[in-house]
Amino acid sequence: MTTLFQSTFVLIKPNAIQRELVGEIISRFENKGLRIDAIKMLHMSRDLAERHYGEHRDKPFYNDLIEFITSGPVIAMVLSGPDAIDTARYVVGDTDPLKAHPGTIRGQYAITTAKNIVHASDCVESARKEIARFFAPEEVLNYSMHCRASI
Ligand code: 3AN
Repeated sequence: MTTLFQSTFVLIKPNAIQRELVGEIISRFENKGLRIDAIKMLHMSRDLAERHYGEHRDKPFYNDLIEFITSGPVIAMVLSGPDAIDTARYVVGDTDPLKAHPGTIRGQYAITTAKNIVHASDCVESARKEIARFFAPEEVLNYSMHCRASI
């Protein structure tokens, strides 16, 4: 299988910040070998939340999801590296924390799907759209890492 150098979008959700898990979560991605290309803390507006979760508009959990994601600050990141999209999803684990492997972020730190700690893009097109939704092009840096297993 060909390895692709990719960028992906990751969002650390409000409950992770309340639970002081930010450093732990970022370390999981760094230790795996993904590079941080952009990072910011923000309080998502309702408009941004509705655009981010637009595909779930008709789902029964939609209103609670919007309330939750706008309930406090989040941390948005662009991560890059070999197969970054699948790699980040692997580190994050299954959407349902009950099915997530205990070695994953959701497997270790989440107990409900509704508050599953972290979001990561699921495909190239989502990653492209989500990065553009949260970051201006000049906020996303491209630089060399000199001591990484992945390079
Ligand atoms: P993922 O975040 O793993 O890509 P999606 O895109 O199916 O999963 O769901 C987006 C978000 O919607 C989830 N991270 C979770 O917060 C919420 N969600 C998904 N399914 C449910 C559910 N059955 N009940 C409550 N919230 C859900």
